[in-house]
Amino acid sequence: MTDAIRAALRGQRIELPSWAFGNSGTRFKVFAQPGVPRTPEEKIADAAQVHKFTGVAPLVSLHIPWDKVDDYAKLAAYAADLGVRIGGINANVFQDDDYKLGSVTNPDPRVRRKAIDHLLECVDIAQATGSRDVKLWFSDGTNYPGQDSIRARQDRLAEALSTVYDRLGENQRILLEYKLFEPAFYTMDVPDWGTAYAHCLRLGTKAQVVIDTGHHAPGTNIEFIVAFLLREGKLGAFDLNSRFYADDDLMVGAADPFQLFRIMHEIVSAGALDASSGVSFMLDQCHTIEPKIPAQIRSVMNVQEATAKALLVDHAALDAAQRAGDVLGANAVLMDAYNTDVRPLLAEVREEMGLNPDPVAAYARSGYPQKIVSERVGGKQAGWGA
Ligand code: RM4
Ligand code: MN
Repeated sequence: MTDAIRAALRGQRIELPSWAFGNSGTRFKVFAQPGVPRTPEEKIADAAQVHKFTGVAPLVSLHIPWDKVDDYAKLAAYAADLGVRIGGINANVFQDDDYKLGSVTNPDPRVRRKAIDHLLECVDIAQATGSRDVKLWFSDGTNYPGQDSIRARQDRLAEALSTVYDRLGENQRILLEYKLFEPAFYTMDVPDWGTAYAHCLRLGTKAQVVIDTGHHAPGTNIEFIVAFLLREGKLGAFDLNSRFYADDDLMVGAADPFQLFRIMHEIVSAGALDASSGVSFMLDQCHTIEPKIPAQIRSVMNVQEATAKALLVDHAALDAAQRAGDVLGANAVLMDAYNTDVRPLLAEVREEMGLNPDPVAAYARSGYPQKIVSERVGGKQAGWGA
């Protein structure tokens, strides 16, 4: 039993966002931090540190154009040299003046064409980096009732998605992400999982839904969405982070570790933890006031803790209690697992992997934090360009 749990924890894979290593902030202020990467290569180098100390984060997601380079195959080779791989390619059709009224759903066909061309470019980049996933998030929507036709925008979205779908290679897929509100405040064109699911269903098997945990209304039962999409074979990936209010992009598991456990329980119950399930566990976070590399390490550890607790659920006991209609007994099985301190187990698993049992402390002692501050002088620090 514990051997299987340990093996599952050793085999877990978490994907890191390149943008987490750059400067970020709110719409009020972006705070620069010393030692922040200036190039995609430096972001990948920082991500490789997170993998070095956790052993379970070998993939780095890119964001185009933030991570634009001339030679993507070379960038992939650079990542491989550092022991990591390029993960999903995230499109960006939200930071151009042309997109004020939307990108792929813009009423102007010229702007729609421009946005679609960028999405196709992302498919090509994914082919060059050997990435399976092309991740699409649209800031498209409207701010005022009557501003545009809700239905026509859905038609334009469907058309754009099918153009991108047709460009996908054999082993590639579109990951479609939804968000309740922001930057559009009246309607978003992909506001929820139902909309994303319906579009993905029409597109075909190579289109799946992304659940960004921060993109829901307060009180939304995210684990229900997880269970439903898994059952339909339509859960492609997570963008993990946590929220107190809106799209806070705080460290996953910081605001509500119990919710993260409930999500991971659905994953484990459905046998979807293993990479072969096709579900990607990405982080989508911004570290605006905390140091970035340790924050990513902490985030990975938070996911590991929730996963270990989910793996500890006694499924035979849970099943028996559920069949017997034992409400309190079934709930107690889950709570027993959740209330277990799994930190000693994870420390042991790390030692089995040849890692330091305390990744945060090991990173702090490694000399890397001082090295990047002294070496990364001059140049332009990476940021999200807002
Ligand atoms: C969006 C969305 C995307 C992310 C950008 C930076 O809100 O969550 O996944 O790539 O932010
Ligand atoms: Mn996201």
